[in-house]
Amino acid sequence: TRAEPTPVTLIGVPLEEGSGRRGCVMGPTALRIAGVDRVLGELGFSVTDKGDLAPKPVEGLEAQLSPGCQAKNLAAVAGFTRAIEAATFEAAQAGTLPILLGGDHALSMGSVSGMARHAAALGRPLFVLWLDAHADFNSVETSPSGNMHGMPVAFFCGEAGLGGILPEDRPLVDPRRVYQVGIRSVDAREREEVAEHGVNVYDMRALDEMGASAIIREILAAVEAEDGLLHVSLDVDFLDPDVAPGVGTTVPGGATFREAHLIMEMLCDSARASSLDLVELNPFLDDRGKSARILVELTASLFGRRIFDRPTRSA
Ligand code: B3U
Ligand code: MN
Ligand code: MN
Repeated sequence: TRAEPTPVTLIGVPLEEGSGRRGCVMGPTALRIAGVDRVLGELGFSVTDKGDLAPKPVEGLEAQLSPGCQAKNLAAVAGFTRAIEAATFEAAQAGTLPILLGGDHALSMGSVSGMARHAAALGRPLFVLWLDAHADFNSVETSPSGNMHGMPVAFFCGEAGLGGILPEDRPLVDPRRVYQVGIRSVDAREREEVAEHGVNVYDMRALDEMGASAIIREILAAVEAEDGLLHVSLDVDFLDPDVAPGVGTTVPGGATFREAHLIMEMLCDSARASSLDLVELNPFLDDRGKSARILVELTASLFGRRIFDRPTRSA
């Protein structure tokens, strides 16, 4: 008898206040129109769509920032972070796999924190696979823009300088368990922080030299060595802008369609993924739904769509 597949919970996050421009608010709707629930259903998953979060802003947190630091739209992002953290934790505790439909990347402050609380409750470590052109490791002090979608990795590692949003004793992610792939745009001070904290970076050069397959095998070996949970965070700009133009911060020289699919297929084979963010989709900038469709295709690959069954290979 085959084990029932883990049910999936979709959580819509119409958040755009963490990015420097409008449009990501339409992301959850575009992903639903592109059929994210339908493809998961076709693959045999039971899918519950919780709809879109609509939290109230949390006022008064600016007072806790050090002088000279900035975090734009802090009240809105803080409200979302609390709601996302709770919704993600609940979905995982209920034995389902949360998929966050973004929304800009500030949403990962909440989703990864929620998964960190879930992993801590299980007594297991949480690993994060960050597929992105950017390291998103700025703090309120180092950020050149003040945009909070550049801060989520620093936040869930406890290094963003953003107190008061979640409880002080919240479970954090060890930066040495964060694996970033596709990186090609990092700010000067951010680069120092990433190196100092031991974040594992596979930049575009590594992707070119090693290939996606060797990189993912290394990452999965690290996760398996500690029997970890693995949160996957997929930023549209991980992909080359020719592949996925529907994003505010396109950076040339990104991952190909084939590299992204291979990564998803290998993650699927590992059965390690515990949670997924689909972020930074800006339907206002997209080309006839192209980027939304690709995100849904990649989700299908992560959840088991394949061309042919493969013989199980030894590692
Ligand atoms: N590192 C820059 C730019 C950026 C980060 N993430 C995105 N853009 N999408 C910043 O503003 O922190
Ligand atoms: Mn990002
Ligand atoms: Mn990015």
